[in-house]
Amino acid sequence: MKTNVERIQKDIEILSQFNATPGRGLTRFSFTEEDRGAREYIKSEMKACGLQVYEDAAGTVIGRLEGEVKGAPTIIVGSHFDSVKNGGNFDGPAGVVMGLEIARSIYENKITTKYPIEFIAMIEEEGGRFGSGLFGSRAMVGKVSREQLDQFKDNEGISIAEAMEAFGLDPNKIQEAARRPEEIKAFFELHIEQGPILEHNKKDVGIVEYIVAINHIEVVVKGRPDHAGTTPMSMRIDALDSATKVISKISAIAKEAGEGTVATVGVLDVSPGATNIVPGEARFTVDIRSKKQECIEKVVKSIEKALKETAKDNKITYTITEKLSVSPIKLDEKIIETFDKNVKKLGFSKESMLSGAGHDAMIMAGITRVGLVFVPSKDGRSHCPEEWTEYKDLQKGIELMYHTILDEAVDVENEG
Ligand code: HGY
Ligand code: MN
Ligand code: MN
Repeated sequence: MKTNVERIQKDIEILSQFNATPGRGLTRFSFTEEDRGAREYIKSEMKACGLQVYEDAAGTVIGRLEGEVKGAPTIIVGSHFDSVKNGGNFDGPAGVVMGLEIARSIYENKITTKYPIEFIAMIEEEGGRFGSGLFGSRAMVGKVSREQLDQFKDNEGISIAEAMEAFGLDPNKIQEAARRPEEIKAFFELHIEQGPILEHNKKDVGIVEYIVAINHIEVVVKGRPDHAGTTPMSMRIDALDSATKVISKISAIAKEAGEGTVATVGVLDVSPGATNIVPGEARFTVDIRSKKQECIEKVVKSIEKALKETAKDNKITYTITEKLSVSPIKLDEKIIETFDKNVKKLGFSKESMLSGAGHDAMIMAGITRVGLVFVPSKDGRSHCPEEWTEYKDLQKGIELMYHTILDEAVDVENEG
């Protein structure tokens, strides 16, 4: 039942061509022509191995293989196919290709399963275009409202709803993407580690036991735009000067929270944004992650305190908006046991891991049993053009998934 490393490589290479920034890493935002090209390739590969192909109301691509037991809950397998800006070829697609290769292997080996399996390619996991991460999985668990589709906009001011309509989707039907817990037996995702542990410890695969909590906040500091030459320093209300006073405290705030808490200011926009104008407004985002929810709350409180102090001394005003909040997740123990059994059967080495990266798996864990496997990232790099995974390493992860998903799809142990 060997999967095919040449096909795996071909999938990744073809998908990487649907890219808005060739030569500067991979940029594939949702509901764009790059999305369209990648989606059509995925759909054609799904059809070629006998799957019933459709898109849910959020735009996630689904290829369904019926099982012998009619009406049985389905196993869902896959990951996302959107990317960050100037990212790499493997973050997301590694898990989508895992699904394609397993679907082909089941088809070629004429395997029938007790339970249906849905192979998926999710959209807007990164939130790269609209700032609304984990969108495809949140829609699948019913957590995306019609209002949010108007609230979240891209850099051109186009809302998700407008982009969906332009793409041929009806935003008013978004709730139809929601699945009921009883419809799903388990969710399996394969992902690149995006860190250095597997490579450093020379392990074939990572079996994820926990995923950290994630919180995204957006801070807008408002000052007053003035002439950079004639406005005395004592009269200025410089939004950027105040924002940087707060930003410079954030790494110490994260360290102080402990438990491996991390915080990142990834976006800083200044307006009006001219050399000779005192900044009137500074907008920045903070990505905060921790094993413990209370550590995230501590970081947010400390950022608010720093903003309050700066506002008092510098006459600025500010707003804080929460854009994403996901609790820490423990993965399914029985699936971890099955992974361990198959790691031994396949003669692989494994590392039990905590995921510092967020994944659709953490959202799906809200309604079903979830298994998540990592494969090594070269030099631990990701979210950059240097992101790389050896195809033979990716194939090992796919082999492990193949055996485990078949156990689940024919398994009577996890019945009901
Ligand atoms: O941000 C993350 O952790 C993931 O790559 N979306
Ligand atoms: Mn990512
Ligand atoms: Mn990802």
